[in-house]
Amino acid sequence: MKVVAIVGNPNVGKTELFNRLTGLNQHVGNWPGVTVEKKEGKYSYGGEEINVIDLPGIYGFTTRSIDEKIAKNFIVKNRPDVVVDVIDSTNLERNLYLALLLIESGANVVIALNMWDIAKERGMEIDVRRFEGLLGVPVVPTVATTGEGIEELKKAIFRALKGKKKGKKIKIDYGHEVEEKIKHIEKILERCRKDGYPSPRWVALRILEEDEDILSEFRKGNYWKDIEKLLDERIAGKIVEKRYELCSKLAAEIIKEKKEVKTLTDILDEIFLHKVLGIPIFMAILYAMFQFTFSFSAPFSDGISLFFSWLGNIAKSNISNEVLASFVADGICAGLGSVLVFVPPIFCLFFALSILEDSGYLARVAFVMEKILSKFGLHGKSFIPILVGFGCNVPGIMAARTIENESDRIITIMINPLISCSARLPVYALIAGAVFHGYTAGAAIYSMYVLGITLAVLMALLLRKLLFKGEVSPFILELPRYTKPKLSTSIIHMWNRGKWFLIKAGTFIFIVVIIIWFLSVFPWEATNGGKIIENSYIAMFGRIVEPVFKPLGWSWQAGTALFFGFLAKESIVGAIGALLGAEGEGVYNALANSNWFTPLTGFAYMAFVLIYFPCVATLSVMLREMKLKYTLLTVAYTVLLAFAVAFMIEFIGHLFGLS
Ligand SMILES: Nc1nc2c(ncn2[C@@H]2O[C@H](COP(=O)(O)OP(=O)(O)OP(=O)(O)O)[C@@H](O)[C@H]2O)c(=O)[nH]1
Ligand SMILES: [Mg+2]
Repeated sequence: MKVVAIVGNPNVGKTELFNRLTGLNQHVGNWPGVTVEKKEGKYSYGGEEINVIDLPGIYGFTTRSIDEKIAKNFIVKNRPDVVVDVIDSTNLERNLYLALLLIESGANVVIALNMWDIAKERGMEIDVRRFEGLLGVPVVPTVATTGEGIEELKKAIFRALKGKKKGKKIKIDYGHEVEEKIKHIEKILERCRKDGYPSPRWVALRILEEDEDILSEFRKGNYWKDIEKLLDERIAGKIVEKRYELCSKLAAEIIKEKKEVKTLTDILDEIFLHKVLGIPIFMAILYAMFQFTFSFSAPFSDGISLFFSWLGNIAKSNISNEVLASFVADGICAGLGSVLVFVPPIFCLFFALSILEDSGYLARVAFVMEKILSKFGLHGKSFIPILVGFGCNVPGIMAARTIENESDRIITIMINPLISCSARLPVYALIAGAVFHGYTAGAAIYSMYVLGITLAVLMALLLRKLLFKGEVSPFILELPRYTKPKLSTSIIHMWNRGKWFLIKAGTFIFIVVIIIWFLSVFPWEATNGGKIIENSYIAMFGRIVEPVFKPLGWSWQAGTALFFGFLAKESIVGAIGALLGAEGEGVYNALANSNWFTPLTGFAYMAFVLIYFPCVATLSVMLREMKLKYTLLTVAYTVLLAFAVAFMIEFIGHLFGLS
């Protein structure tokens, strides 16, 4: 099967194009660094089955971060049959740099001139035929978001696969001095054939540019001494300079017309990136997002809650077998109902997040936060993983791949579990709803998010001081343009992220709920069918762990529920639902009528749920992305910190006379 790789600078629309070609639905976002792994898909054209690979964005072959290395290695080592270089038409000159590199590597390049719509909107005129003529590769204008030009692109890919040429490919002349050195290295290479690389000239250039990946392969070899003599920083600089020169010359010939206008992006950035107002604006937007999430979703949640109590009551009155009736009503309906009630707020949160993301605002937040974060030993790029972590810590941790410096990356991963992911939201909503009222409930939940960020920043400072001494590496983030978010894309994003919540609820939260039901109603005679829960198996377990949570003033049930949160934090809600044995009244009211929590202990419990122990999914991704010892350290510090913060909250509360 033929392999086609999608390559290009970050945030030029590669994934959007990939989705168009394959009909898949990979995550697209308006900021650089969305894709951090390679993703595969398929389509067929002209009877040919074609395998398409979407790659993370790169600027060149000098790669530092993990995501960039993945892209480079794929292009260089796997040598796809065709490389589609996606270019942002509005940013032609800079994007040309990578195009030149790809052509130079001998790849079979097809250029997709993407964002064609925006270029037109801005009154830019690009001479596509001239572009093809100068570079000697096919060029197809595309608009990935609407699908314009995709058929032509498929056709161009097909022709390239069949070996059809578009004239002579551009060859860069680096000038006498550099060319001599290239020839010299090519001679050395003849003696130690390097297989698996594009061409001797390419390897020679990579050597002269001091590409560490290639140099390290020669260091061990016989010819290292000869090669070392030829290395010279000035030469490396000259090569890059020559390419830039060519880029601007080419761009000047290709772009026929360009108007300098003050774009909407410039105007909005004066507001959102404002030195003083930037952060208050972000806090306000965050607050508005939560208010929207809760007020909009409340009626839907109430509906779901009513539905499950109704279902439970029907089961109770219609199933004659007591055990079975209890299983359906108290186990499945009460447990699952208590989790599913949170589908509406979670979907609303994801909807709001995707609007912020697609509009281009999210990348600005990272930019605004950078100044503060760097003071706390956090890398500016760490803010993207933090923002992604609000949805789920798993992709949040993956997003840290874009951070070049290893210690910056590890710190970013280690603090990510403190970012309040959407799975915690149900727990806050349940407890805040039961012990606080109206606006205080909203404020209590908002404060969890702020507490999460604050602790994350403080922990980063501490980790930097204790474990990873040294400076924060510099930060360059390319700001995307603002766009009007499209309702349909936002809904697709919301669904793609939110469906995991449904899948989890349908699978292991369901199992957890059944286990808890079983443990809380058996031995059947002793518990009188769950009515005397103190005699159940789960109570036996509860009494063992009770002393641990006693000082915090939490009932054994509340303490026990925490253990089920290891699997997924939303299981805590299912566990509380089952342990309350909420019959008909809904889990909110049941908790409000119980004496499990006072406002103070409830608030401390929320903070504990935020901080303690990352869930198993987060643990497994941490194990994959960093060394075991850092993962263990993260587990240890989160558990200790959870106790410490919960105690602090209650202690301070007591000082203020709260009980
Ligand atoms: N107007 C317009 N927007 C586009 C076009 N192609 C992509 N976009 C938008 O540009 C943004 C970036 O798209 P992605 O497909 O995520 O970009 P990417 O190149 O995969 O980015 P990374 O994975 O971060 O390297 C998204 O908001 C897209 O919806 C286009 O042709 N026109
Ligand atoms: Mg992408």
